[in-house]
Amino acid sequence: MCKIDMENIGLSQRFITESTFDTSLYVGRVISQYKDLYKVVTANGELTAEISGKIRFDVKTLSDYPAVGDFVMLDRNEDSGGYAMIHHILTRKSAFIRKAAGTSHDEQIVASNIDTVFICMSLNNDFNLRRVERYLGVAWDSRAIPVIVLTKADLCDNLSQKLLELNAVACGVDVLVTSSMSEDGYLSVKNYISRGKTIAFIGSSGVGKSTLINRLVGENALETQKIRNDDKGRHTTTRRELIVLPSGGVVIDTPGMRELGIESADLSKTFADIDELSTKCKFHDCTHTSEPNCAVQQAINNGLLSGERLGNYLKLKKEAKYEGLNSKQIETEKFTVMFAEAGGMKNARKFIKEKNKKKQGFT
Ligand SMILES: Nc1nc2c(ncn2[C@@H]2O[C@H](COP(=O)(O)OP(=O)(O)OP(=O)(O)O)[C@@H](O)[C@H]2O)c(=O)[nH]1
Ligand SMILES: [Mg+2]
Ligand SMILES: [Zn+2]
Repeated sequence: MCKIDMENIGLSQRFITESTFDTSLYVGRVISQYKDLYKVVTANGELTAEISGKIRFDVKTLSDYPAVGDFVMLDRNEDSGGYAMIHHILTRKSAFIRKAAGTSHDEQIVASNIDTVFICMSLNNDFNLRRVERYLGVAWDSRAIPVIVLTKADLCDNLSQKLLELNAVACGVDVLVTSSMSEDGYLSVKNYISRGKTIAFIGSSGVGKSTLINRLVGENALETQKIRNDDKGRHTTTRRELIVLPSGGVVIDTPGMRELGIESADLSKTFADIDELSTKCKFHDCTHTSEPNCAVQQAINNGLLSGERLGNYLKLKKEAKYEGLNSKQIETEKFTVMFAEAGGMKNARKFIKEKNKKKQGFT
């Protein structure tokens, strides 16, 4: 019987505490999903499970179904033939959400209980600052900390230029450069992964998410595209999958996100710096264009903020059909019940404040 180190795969005290409400059940973590069946890892190894009739009956949105990364309560923790039964989903501490295709209101969980979101983008064809901004918006909503992971450094000959451009939109988020073509090209991501931590890899199809994970695992655990460097999506990975790393921690591989409906993301978090500034504008509904005592315009004049960035902010606001609303109203508009108490905006603000504090501490 293979004993699984459940703490290593993210079973922290909060889940253990929550699980004690029913001592007749066992805790497991969902590692993949095949139609109505879930592969779940428990202290005694993997088993296949289905949801209870009660869960099925109570479902109101897609996000009420178990998702990859969820901690669930099962009727057993050993494979004794047949399917185990999932009776509860423990409260998610974070979740990366996509709007389900077609239905604008239904939400689907891409990965749950993640600590860090790796926003993966290749340094050749996929490199696009607007895309980073959109991904950051969704990432902040997840309640996990985003990290920008640039891939295929071997195919880029103007790295410093790209990093400079990226810095302007990254808003203090860490940026890592990787290449899966060299032996040590993946080492920069290693520091972010450790025992008990969960990292989700997201990004367009073909940027090299699965290849990078294979590097971390040290073997070809995941299928990747055969060599081709045009980034044209073939969607090699077709389902989300949680993988336990030999060196500790777990990663979640996801399929390319082209269709993940991220256009509808709340983009305001991406511009938390502008938001922070606008709290100091004279008028609380300042549009940062021609008003007197506008803190955003002042920051531009003082060289602390680029005019282009404000331009992007205003443009995205328009695109996102939030024109006329200030960020507070956008926030209220967009918050789902699920994230009512701990939203992405709060996360983004807190993150920037802490970063600034650290920076000041050094100078
Ligand atoms: N030159 C170069 N090619 C890479 C690198 N990393 C991955 N590739 C290639 O890029 C292609 C796509 O890699 P995958 O790992 O399958 O991409 P993915 O992001 O998992 O794609 P989906 O599963 O479709 O979302 C493969 O042909 C890889 O060999 C890299 O660092 N440099
Ligand atoms: Mg893949
Ligand atoms: Zn202003």
